Amino acid sequence: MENIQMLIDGQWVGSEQEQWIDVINPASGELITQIVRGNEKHADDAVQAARKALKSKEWKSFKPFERGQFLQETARYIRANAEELAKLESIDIGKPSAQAKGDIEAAARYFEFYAGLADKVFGDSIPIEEDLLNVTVIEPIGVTLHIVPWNYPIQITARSVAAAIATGNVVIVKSSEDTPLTTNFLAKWFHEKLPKGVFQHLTGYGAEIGSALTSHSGVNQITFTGSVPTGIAVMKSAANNVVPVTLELGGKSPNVVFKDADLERAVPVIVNSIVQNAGQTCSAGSRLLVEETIADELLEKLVVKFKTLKVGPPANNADVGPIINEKQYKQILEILGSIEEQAKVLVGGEAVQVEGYENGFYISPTIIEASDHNNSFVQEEIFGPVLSVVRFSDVEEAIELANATEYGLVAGVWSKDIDVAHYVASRIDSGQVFVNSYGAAGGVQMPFGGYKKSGIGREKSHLAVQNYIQIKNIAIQVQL
Ligand code: TXE
Repeated sequence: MENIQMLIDGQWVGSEQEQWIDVINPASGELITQIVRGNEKHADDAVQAARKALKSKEWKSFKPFERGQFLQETARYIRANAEELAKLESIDIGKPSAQAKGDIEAAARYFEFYAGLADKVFGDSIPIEEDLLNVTVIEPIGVTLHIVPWNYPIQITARSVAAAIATGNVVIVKSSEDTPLTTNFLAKWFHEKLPKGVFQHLTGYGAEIGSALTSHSGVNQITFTGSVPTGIAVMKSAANNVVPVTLELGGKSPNVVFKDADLERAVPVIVNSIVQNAGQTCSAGSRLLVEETIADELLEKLVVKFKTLKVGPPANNADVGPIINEKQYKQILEILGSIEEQAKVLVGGEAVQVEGYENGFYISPTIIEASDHNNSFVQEEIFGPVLSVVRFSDVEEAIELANATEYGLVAGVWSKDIDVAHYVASRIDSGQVFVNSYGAAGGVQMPFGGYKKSGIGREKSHLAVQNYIQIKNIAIQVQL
């Protein structure tokens, strides 16, 4: 595949100094393409171009309903190219093709959803006193920066870019150095359809162009999805410019299973919630809290199911694909290696060699049972197909354990008793709680975001447009 160039100020920009970064297919270890190792100058060029585009007559005259029409058109374009986009996403991340297809459809849905909102975000008139007309006017926040990780590139790009464009902003997307392909595909579409500088796509390392962008004083808002330490660094940069951030920083989300749960219904959902995208999902159901009296029965069923899962590349129609890169892969194996003495590995726990794909990064779906909820592998995000299990004895203990991590992104509660389900759901500190289901990353219309270190703000849903607007109050004193 030919090298990927950045889109800056309506121009395709390659590397002048032959500074390219290899993009590797994690399923095979093969080189897919190269991206530009963007630098501070590129970041500055993009921000200057974005500021110009924001003030341009061309973009300002794009009416809200026309922005909506354009976003609808984008959704249709994505669907028309779904097969190619799914292939690109699958090559880039190694995810099974059915999952990649789901991601493409979700991306189309984001554009469609925010298309509908584009001309429905408006202010209020506020009654204060006679002859004072007080109104709030909604304005775009300005230049929005979107730092995208590698696990769901097209979905995560779509969810914030669609909301930002709907509300009249200009956007700069910085792809993950591992996964630029689908955003590059979308960049070509935006290049053709939008005034220059309204959508720009940059590539390179987070510590280089990423941090040059987050600390740039010309950026008005930052949407970041990634790790907690990088999220903190992004927030510190933003603080220097007094700029708002929307942070989505992952989790250690629990499925909490009570003794009266319908296990036949729960098992496939719990399995999918941790093995989808090889566990590299911010909202993965990576903790299982199970009531003591049914723990053996549930674990037996899960182990049986885990043993049937096929690990391998998308080409083999596998259930569980590779880990994104060597660094993440080694990190997970190191964690698994350190677990031995602290807990029982019920299934998996090792690297997998796949014939013909010896340079891919495969790990077997793993279940580990711990006696102590404080163990690091129960507390920390492993970001692989690894389910950590702890037993509880009653409702109060279940709630205490569910809340006993630094995170609070998603939770699943499994019980047929509506009192138990509601009591627990209302006491879990988590941005989303599913009862008798678990919507890993699902639901374009549902507000999504974290309590505690899982993040700040909400994405998805009608609420996300709030991240991308300024509210101006205008008071008009009338006097004749
Ligand atoms: O994340 P980083 P990494 C978690 C998951 C994973 C861990 C590390 O636990 O094991 O993070 O993954 C850009 N300024 N999640 O190292 O560093 C970087 O280029 C500006 C959870 O990949 O957070 C990439 O585009 N940007 C998660 C993005 O930030 C910077 C998804 C994410 O990288 C930067 C991914 C900087 N200083 C990982 N440093 C989720 N919430 O879904 C890096 N970046």
